[in-house]
Amino acid sequence: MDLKKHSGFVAIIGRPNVGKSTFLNRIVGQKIAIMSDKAQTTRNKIQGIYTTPDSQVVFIDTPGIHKPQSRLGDYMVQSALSTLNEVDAVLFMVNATQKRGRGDDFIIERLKQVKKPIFLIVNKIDQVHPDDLLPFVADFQHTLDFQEVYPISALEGINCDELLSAVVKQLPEGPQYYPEDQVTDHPERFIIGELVREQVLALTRQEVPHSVAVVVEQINRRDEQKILIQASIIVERSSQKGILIGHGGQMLKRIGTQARKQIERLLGDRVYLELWVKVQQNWRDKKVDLQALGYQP
Ligand code: GDP
Ligand code: K
Ligand code: MG
Repeated sequence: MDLKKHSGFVAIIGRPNVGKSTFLNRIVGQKIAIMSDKAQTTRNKIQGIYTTPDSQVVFIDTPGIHKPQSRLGDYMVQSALSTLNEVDAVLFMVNATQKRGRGDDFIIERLKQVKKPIFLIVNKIDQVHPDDLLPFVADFQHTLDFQEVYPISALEGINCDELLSAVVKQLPEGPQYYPEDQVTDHPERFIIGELVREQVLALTRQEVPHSVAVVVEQINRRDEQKILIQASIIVERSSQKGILIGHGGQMLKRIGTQARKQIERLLGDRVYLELWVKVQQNWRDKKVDLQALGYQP
């Protein structure tokens, strides 16, 4: 391994929907974490790797911290909290359009135990008047001693490079953990499943998004023309299966078409995507099912 000037691990933590995954994708310049306007979109820790000639930062996108309502929820929160003790710095991201709430205070209490530098990242500043920023930040600064405060827009890229430089400065000297062209620790297969799940999130409502898991059964580079991908969408009830298939299969077709475009962008190849919907009763509360679907350590 080469010796790099600065390298280390940085956790991104914050309430659901503050923009953690959007920020991560911007940093690595590629979509590795799916995004949606729904809470609990991100279920696993996802590492985004940022490499320059003299630094490597491994950002860890954590599932949002919330009150767990199932075994899956419990896993997500534990996964986020345990990360805090293993990193070199923490980015605590908040939403500039949302007053400090109980979710933030819950995280702040945990952050008080963390000995590493903590940055306050005020995201979505494209949505607020500059005059409102100062009192917003002050309200958070009362609660914790932040290393630095950065107002940013992950969506528009405002102030993101400045934040990156500041983070790099905080990291110790160390090795390059990953090859310079690698942007994430997750295999292609995982991201493909996530891209299918993202379209389910985008196109369905209420309980359906939270009840869905995706298993990529096969990725088959059959010829030079196209890659055949077969995936199953797992739901908890047959009523949800009906919603996902839709009248005359219309819904599943839409999910498939949109997911295929995203997967083609990821792989840089033409893709033939086959989707099935399967019912697995209460998979979110069964240990065996969670393990099989990749949601348990
Ligand atoms: P996460 O749950 O914290 O990972 O949040 P996501 O990255 O999934 O984003 C949640 C929603 O906020 C999505 O609809 C994003 O498009 C939106 N969003 C993220 N960053 C920004 C930003 O800087 N400005 C605005 N206006 N919207 C943003
Ligand atoms: K989200
Ligand atoms: Mg996310």
